[in-house]
Amino acid sequence: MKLDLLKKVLTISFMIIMFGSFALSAIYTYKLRKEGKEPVENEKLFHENPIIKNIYTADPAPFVYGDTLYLYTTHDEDELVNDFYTMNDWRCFSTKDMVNWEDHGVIFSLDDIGWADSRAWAPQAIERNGKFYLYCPVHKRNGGMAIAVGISDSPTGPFKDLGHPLVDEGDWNDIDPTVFIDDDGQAYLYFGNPELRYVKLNENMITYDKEVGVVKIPMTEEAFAKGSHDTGTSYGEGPWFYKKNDLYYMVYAAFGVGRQNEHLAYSTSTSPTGPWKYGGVLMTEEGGVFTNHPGICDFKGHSYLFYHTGDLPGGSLFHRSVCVAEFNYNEDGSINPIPKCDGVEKIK
Ligand code: FUB
Repeated sequence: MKLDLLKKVLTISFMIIMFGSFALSAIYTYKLRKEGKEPVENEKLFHENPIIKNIYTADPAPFVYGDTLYLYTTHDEDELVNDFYTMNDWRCFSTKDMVNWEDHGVIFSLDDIGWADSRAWAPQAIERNGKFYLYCPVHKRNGGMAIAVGISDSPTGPFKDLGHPLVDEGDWNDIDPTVFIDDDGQAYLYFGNPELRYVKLNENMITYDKEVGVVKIPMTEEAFAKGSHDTGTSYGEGPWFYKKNDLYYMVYAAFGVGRQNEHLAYSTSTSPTGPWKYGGVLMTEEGGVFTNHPGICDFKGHSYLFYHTGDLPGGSLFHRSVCVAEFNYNEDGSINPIPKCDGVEKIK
């Protein structure tokens, strides 16, 4: 008898709970739809660093086009050749909300560049007149580094090689291109390690003004602070050039005096060609690997710094992983050091 009663109580309680949760869910759905929204099941609200977890990636280059952020990266192969950076292709990932990422796979590779044989290093993409350009440092078959250009009708490629280097000075300085089109339509391609140099790109984006030639930026302490790289300043490599509120920014990987690993630093100028004024450290050497590499963009009202660390399992000097942190500018345009972080929140 007592058992029967217990069964009845349990059944009724279960029905009340089921009905209650059904009613609550129906009320929630009704409320959302009244606000013109659709309910989302298991909505992901945060994306943990590293952004890409199934392969090693480095040298992040964000590019905002329409309502999408495209992220170009290099790819550190699992198996090393000669115990050195082993990098054969460039990857693309995209997101509309910073937490859901689509993998577009290999969008350009050494196999597409007949005159190059290794070192598919730090790229950057841009759009002009409906075409997409991916500027990439590579090692030439006949020795030395040079800057290649991939051209495509889509941000996700496939990219087709220009057929010859865009910048090839015959030295090892020609790496890490960063491209920017100013408000007056003039495009600039900065690059270099250990010196920062630039060319003025022509409207077609695949040739540059040969009369101006390759301009060498004076490597002074006022511009890049005292440091331990070859020029005696902190400027190392990986420049990232952009403009915000009439101030030009050069963010780069830097070598502090007596320090082993790269940190990120920035300089600013009121002109696209300098003179540059040292701004400060952007991210300390907390990534745990020798290199770091900045990529900065504004996306849907938020500012992001992309960087790389050794944070994936098995991470090392040659096995890096791309991460992202949200940050804010101070009113005078300066930027406080940005700590390495756990990830970013979903945005609309
Ligand atoms: O990833 C290869 C090279 O290491 C890049 O070109 C540099 O910026 C550094 O990250």
